[in-house]
Amino acid sequence: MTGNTYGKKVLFSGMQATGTITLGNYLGALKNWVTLSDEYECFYCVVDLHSITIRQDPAKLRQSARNLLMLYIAAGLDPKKNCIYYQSHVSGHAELAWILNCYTYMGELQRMTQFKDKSAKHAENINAGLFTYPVLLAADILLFQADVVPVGKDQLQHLEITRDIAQRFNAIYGDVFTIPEVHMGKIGAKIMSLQEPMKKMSKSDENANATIYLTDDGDTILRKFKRAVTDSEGCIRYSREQPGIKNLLDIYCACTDQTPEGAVAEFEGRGYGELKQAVAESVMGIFRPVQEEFLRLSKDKAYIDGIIKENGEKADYFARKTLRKVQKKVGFPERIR
Ligand code: ATP
Ligand code: LTN
Repeated sequence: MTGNTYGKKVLFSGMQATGTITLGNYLGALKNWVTLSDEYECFYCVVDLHSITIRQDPAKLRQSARNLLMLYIAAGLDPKKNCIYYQSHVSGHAELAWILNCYTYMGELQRMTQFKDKSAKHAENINAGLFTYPVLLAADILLFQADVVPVGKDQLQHLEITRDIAQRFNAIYGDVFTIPEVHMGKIGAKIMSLQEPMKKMSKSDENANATIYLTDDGDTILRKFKRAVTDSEGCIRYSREQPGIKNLLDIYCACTDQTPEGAVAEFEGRGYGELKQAVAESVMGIFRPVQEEFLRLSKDKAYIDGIIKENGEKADYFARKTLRKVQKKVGFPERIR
């Protein structure tokens, strides 16, 4: 381990402050964050710098960033133990990203599938930030000398490039960065769209029935599951040949901490309608307490403002340490302050 003075191993993760978070975000990332938070020194960031790679309405961005920060807490992350903060409050993210840009190759970035997907979706605005998005993500992680990064499956390629950049930098300058490992939950790492179960469930899906949002009420959740696309086999198995049913079972297992075998046994001889009803109830059971806590937190402005300030300062303190070290290594003059 390099440069870690926290005593515990360090964990870093983040989510984009865009729109409302989905069942995919929750099961693929947030739920695991909560289970890992005692074991590690944790930094959970609201990555608002990443959000502006797609054009945003400023007032909406500000509100969704604050909502996301409150959702982290509502989902069970204790802000006294976990450093929950805004990326834009710690300038080290952008400063380190610039340096790392100079150690990243165009060819590497051109291979990123997220860049290809997002530039196809936003053909009118393929900006340089979208292209160098993974470098900022690498800076996020390396700035905190993170040992472990819990993310969903779609982020694996970004974690690989982060490790490559860190190893390249270390090969030139010595042991500067900790090389991070990915942490992925066994179930729920890739929740699929309810309408097109071969596609990942996404925040930005145009079909409102494809995605469950953490803010959906019980009736909406039930209605969306009832409309979920399945197949005509009429038999509940956990198989790639039945992607719709497999996705429903994955959601059920992630919500109830069951194994797929256990769930298949539980639904043996029962119909798709019953499965859908049970999955919807399992999701509601998980979402309800989070929604209630979110509502409570959103009424306590002073408490949330205090957390933002305190944790932003703490993150800034740790970030500066790495940044100063890196600046010295690459040959910048010593800082005046
Ligand atoms: P978009 O769908 O607009 O691309 P996103 O939903 O991927 O955005 P992010 O903020 O980029 O949102 O992702 C936050 C975290 O949620 C990441 O760790 C990501 O891997 C995870 N995640 C996102 N979608 C899913 C999904 N369908 N299943 C499991 N995990 C997911
Ligand atoms: N791009 C990521 C969000 C993200 C992230 C990070 C995740 C930005 N910086 C650092 C883990 C670690 C995503 O999930 N789409």
